[in-house]
Amino acid sequence: MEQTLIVIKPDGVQKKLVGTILSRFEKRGFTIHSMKVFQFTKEQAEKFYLPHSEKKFFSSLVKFIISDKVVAVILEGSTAIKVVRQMIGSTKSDEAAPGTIRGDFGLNLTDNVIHASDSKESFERESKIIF
Ligand code: FUP
Repeated sequence: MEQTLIVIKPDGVQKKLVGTILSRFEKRGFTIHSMKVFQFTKEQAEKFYLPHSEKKFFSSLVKFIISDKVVAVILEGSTAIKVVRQMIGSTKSDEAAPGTIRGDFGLNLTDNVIHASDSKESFERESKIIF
């Protein structure tokens, strides 16, 4: 069994997609291990997005993720990190394949509905910031 972290971003929560998104993961076979509804502080968000701190979109990324409540969930299941990344789709929602979460529910780059850890190291680092 493997764990991964997803964060349903402010746009996903505002569009009332929490139930729909969690349902997709449950139907695929993942178990909800932990779940938290909260609003990132600026300090927490800057830590969370630290790997992007040198990128020119960093400040807009932080501004967006702290703008409203998010839902963070630790999912558990076989090869969770890889499969959950497949299910969320490409970073750019306008290029994400239909059938993926971003491909079905997103159209923008910064507000792309959901985050998911891309490796075991990212999962461990990111989940410690939230849980
Ligand atoms: P992902 O892991 O798919 O969320 O994508 P990245 O880690 O590459 O990017 C993290 C977040 O930065 C994305 F969710 C969207 C945002 N981003 C921008 O706002 N502008 C860019 O040019 C690239 C990414």
